Amino acid sequence: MDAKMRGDEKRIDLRSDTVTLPTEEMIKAIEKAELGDDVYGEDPTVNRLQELAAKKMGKEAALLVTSGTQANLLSLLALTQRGQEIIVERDCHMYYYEVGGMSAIAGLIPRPIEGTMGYIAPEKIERELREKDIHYPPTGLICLENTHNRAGGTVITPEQMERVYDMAKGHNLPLYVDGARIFNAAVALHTDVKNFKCDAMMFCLSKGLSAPVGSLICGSYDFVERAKKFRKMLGGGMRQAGIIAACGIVAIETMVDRLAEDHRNAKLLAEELSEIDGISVDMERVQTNMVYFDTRGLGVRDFISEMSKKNVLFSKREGSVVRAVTHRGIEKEDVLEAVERIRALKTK
Ligand code: TLP
Repeated sequence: MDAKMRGDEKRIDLRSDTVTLPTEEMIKAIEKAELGDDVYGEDPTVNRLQELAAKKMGKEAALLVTSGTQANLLSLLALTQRGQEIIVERDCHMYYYEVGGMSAIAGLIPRPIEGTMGYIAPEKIERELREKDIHYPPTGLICLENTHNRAGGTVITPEQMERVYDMAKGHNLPLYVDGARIFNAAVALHTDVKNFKCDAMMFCLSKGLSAPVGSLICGSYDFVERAKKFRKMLGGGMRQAGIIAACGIVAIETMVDRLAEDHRNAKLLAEELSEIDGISVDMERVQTNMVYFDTRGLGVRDFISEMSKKNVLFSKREGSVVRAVTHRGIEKEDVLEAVERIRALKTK
């Protein structure tokens, strides 16, 4: 069916919060941004963003990088030595979706552990740490992801994180957090991002916060200096990056609180979907802006492509499992409309 036949149906894009476009305020901020060469450390807007991010996260310093994937890779490079083993959750983004950069570039051996809704209890991690033995690669780092994408956008609480942090310190190991959506976690838990205790963390500007590009890695001065050197090595040193940073400042200052609306819409979507015969949703996992649902019972061979013909876009997961992500630009009415279009598909 072509667009004409579909009429003027609105396109409802639930693939990811990465599809969000910059706000008008961001575009204005780009126009006004003071710029300089950031490789020389001379872009005032980048410097302002980095200071703001470090302060927000309660860390000594922060570094603007091109993407979440680059943020994770640079953090691994800065926190570890080649040949070390690192503890990761089995389904985490770094292990699952980042092209194996941790091994191919950072020279690390992942030790994947199955978590519970994205969280790995410290006792479980402790059992997997390498003892001193001539045969073993030494454990060099513990990683967590918050919110956990493939677990359903589930949150790890500050208390849970602190337990892992304390255990890590007992073994002299750093704790790194892929906090691509850490503000979603903070908003869902009504807490401050500073309360998530770790040695280093990254977060993304270009997901629910709506900025067009960029992620920030936050940690000690020493960590950020090391990461900066690796960023240059990998070609990520940017020049007048203030045009990106200007949007990042607006994102941090104005786009955090509204994430609660995305969470409400995700909950509504999950409730509505669970009313449809043939769709199952694990409501316990619907904690932030994601809804994973299984379409097996619908008897539709390719749910995602059928729905894309109806101008509703989802992301594919294993088998008949589908992911929907709510974000700025998806209103309550869009959620209800998407559900209507699914119902129409079913009754055909
Ligand atoms: N996640 C994307 C896809 O890659 C799956 C999405 O649509 O959710 N950490 C986490 C937890 C992420 O979810 C993502 C992106 C990244 C890192 C990487 O960020 P980018 O895409 O900026 O490299």
